[in-house]
Amino acid sequence: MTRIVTVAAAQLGPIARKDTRAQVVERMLALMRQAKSHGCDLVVFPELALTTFFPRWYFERQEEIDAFFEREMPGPETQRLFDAARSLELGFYLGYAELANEGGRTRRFNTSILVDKTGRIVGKYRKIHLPGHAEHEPWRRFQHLEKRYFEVGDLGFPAFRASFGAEGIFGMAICNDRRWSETYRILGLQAVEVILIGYNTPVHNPPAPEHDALSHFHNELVMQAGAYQNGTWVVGVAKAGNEEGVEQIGNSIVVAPSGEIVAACTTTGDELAIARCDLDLCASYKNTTFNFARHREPAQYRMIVERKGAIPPD
Ligand code: CDV
Repeated sequence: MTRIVTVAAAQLGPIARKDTRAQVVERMLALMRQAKSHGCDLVVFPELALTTFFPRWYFERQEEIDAFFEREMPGPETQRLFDAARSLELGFYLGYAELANEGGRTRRFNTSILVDKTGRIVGKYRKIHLPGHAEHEPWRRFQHLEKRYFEVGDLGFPAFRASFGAEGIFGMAICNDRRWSETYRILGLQAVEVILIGYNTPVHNPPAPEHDALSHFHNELVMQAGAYQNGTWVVGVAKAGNEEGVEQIGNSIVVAPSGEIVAACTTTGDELAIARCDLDLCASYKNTTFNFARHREPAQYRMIVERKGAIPPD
């Protein structure tokens, strides 16, 4: 028995600040139609896919910031994506800036949703690892103000049972989350079979420019390791190219549970990388090398964290 989910990593090229939601959605719909013609079950879009990557600017006025946020999902401009999911019978992952009113409080998150082939939201995730800084840092060539504009996600790393061609266990993460082993392991402990990750990664890292030449290597390293160590597929999707003067890596990839890259985008524009993902391949790793029940030693890890056994006392 094989459980095949045909996934398209739907990379987006640059989105200018002046571009409207309607224009961006039109590009996304074109990618969805293209994915459908290739027999895809699921399309994965990048982080904050509906607008330019706005945390690169310091805004004084809250109205300027809130213009980049969605107040409802689906909303007037995004409804077309949900309609397309239903008419094409094609699921999607979408990253967007979420403005929510909860407990009488306005809250802002960097969010992703998983939408099934009937156009129903079957999963939601709010980004936990927010990189960058909270105050204006004028010395930088560009800002990275996620810590100013978003709260830390409060939904944990939930896994969702859903069906996209085949039934499986799906998890989501957003951009910087992919660099942290905890992201994959928390999902791995829930037997995840596909992790979907959208990202916006500049080539230039202002606090550590010595890392710039390694940006593709690090991108692949973390997702390949996360896939292998948890016996899961990983789909990483970029917003790529020169966006408002900032060069962003593309390098969208689909990684098998073996850790091998099986599909990749080769441009920095709108592009699909398509892979037939057999979810049953996960078991080959989950039942052997990474059989958590047999081989993990959580009691030992706890002891080390509590410094009871690992480091000799002073
Ligand atoms: N959007 C991101 O989370 N970007 C970070 C950058 C700032 C390093 C990333 O980890 O790719």
